[in-house]
Amino acid sequence: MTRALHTLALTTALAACSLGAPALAADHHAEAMSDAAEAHAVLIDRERNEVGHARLQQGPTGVLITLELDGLPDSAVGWHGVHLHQIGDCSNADFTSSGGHINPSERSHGLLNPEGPDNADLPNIYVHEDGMLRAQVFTDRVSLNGEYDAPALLDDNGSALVIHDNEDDHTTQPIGGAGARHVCGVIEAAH
Ligand SMILES: [Cu+2]
Repeated sequence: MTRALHTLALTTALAACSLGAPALAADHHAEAMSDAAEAHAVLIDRERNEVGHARLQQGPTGVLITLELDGLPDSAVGWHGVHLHQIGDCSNADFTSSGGHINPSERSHGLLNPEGPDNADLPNIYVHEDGMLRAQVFTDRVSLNGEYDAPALLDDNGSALVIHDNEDDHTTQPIGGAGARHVCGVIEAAH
């Protein structure tokens, strides 16, 4: 297919999408809404308090995510699962508005799962006794805008970074036993 025809096909797919065909949401190539090399997310807890910030930088082979959180309660000390969820919406009380895991690959959940990992999976992070967290994690199973054929975080319904109550065991379905959603942040292009 020539480039012009390919572009036409994508435009047609986008038009179909706007007519209300959510099934096309998996077509991340047609959906990337930005060309940002960097994105960020303000992280909030279930009481809607701002507890930190995530910076997401697109590299040539993956996305580097830098997490900085402060002032988390004593109950948060320990390991926590972190995932990339499908919808850029942290508006409801338990953050289920952020949808499930980004996973067009349809692989199973878990970095240690022989059938995994899914596109949303990341290593655990640790909240220290002073309520502070600093971490960098890297993934090549997503991209900001559809780079290297990976699903775009900045697609038309966005995406969210979610920190769960518990540690992710990287094997159990569907989310490694990570429990409820403790912290959520809408991922937005940074310019
Ligand atoms: Cu999750």
